[in-house]
Parts: sequence; structure tokens; C-alpha cells
Amino acid sequence: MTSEVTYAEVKFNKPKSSGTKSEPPAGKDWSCCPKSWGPFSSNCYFISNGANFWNDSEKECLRMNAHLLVINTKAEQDFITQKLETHYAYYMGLSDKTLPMGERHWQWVDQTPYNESVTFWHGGEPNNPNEHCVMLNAVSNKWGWNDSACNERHKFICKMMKIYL
Ligand SMILES: [Ca+2]
Repeated sequence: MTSEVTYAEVKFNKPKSSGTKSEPPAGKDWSCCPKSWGPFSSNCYFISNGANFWNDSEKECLRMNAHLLVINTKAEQDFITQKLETHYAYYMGLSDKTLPMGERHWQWVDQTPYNESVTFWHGGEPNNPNEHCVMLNAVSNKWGWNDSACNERHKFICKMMKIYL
């Protein structure tokens, strides 16, 4: 008599991961991104069609269970910028409060600590303490960060963790 292999018998044996934010959850082998989002590493990325103020851009990302783009590595920055169009600017998830001493306090929307050694400001930026919201834009075809006004309308990028099945 032959026995049928059922789904219950299919096993995946992978070492358990440490479960840090950048690694898939232990025991999860399948991941995906929503339609019209693109995958990179453990995350999914969405580039808006429309333009919006910085605050409303973050709200739109939140509505999709995401945040405005937080950049953690150079590889991530390079992945996302090759998908962008150089004649647009894109809001990302970094903004600041200017402290009384004039020092600027940069904050990522997902509470990731701001690390000066992983920043990609254009030369000469940030240049204006009255510009509190950060955009990705291309200067001479080179992508970088620029502090800019929060109440302009720009395209924006959302990021979420991949969905694990
Ligand atoms: Ca600026």
C-alpha cells in the first residue's frame, strides 16, 4: 500500500535565527510584499505616485501599516535610489527639531537611533535650520539627502517589514 505525502509531513529544517529586526523570524521560511511593493532584504518598499506634505506622507504610510522610508545601510539607499526618477524629490522618514542652542536633533519616524556614520547627506546639507523634513533628491545624477520644507508636496517612499508566512 502506498502512502500519500501530506502537507503536514513537509518539514523545513533551518537553523533558528536570532530574531533581530533585520533577520526573518525563526521558523519562518516564506515571505512576501504587498502588490506594488518591492522587496529588499527583510523589507518591502512602496514609491508613491502622488505627492503630499511630509506629515500626510507619513500618515499615508501608516495607513498601509508602514512608515516613511528609514535608511539603515548604504546597500538599502542604493537599492531604493535606482528605482527613483531623478527629476523628482522623495520625502523620507527623517525630520528634526532645532534645539535652543541651534543644535539639530534628527529623528527617524520608527525611533531608529540617528547614527551620523550612516547618513548620506549631499555636500553642504543639511544647510537650513528652518527646513525640518528630509528628502532624497538627485544632484548631478547623484542621490543624497537634503533638509527641506515640510509643507511642500513631494512623492514619498514607505517601508515595512516583509510579511512572513
Ligand atoms: Ca537643504
